[in-house]
Amino acid sequence: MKQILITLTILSLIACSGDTTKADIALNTMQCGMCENTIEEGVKALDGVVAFDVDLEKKVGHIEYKAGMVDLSAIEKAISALGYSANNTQADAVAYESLAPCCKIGGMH
Ligand SMILES: [Cu+2]
Repeated sequence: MKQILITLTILSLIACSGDTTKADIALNTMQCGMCENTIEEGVKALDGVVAFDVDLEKKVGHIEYKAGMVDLSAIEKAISALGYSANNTQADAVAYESLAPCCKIGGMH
């Protein structure tokens, strides 16, 4: 009985691990390294996100996620809630207002 359970567990792990989707997310309002960290930490904390890399210079995030657990619009909403725009989703106004001055648009010169 125990062996069957272990086998089933291994099989389900294999089934899940192969099923990921990759996408790029435009992060046009990101200003500095602090923004990069905030967005990276916030997105990586979401269930279903396998990997997330932010390129500050190109203002883009490379994401790999499990489509069955989370979708792109939920990820965009999470980034918006952090105070940043994601693709065509605008930053949440209240979250944006509470960002550090250097993280607001035009904050870094
Ligand atoms: Cu910043």
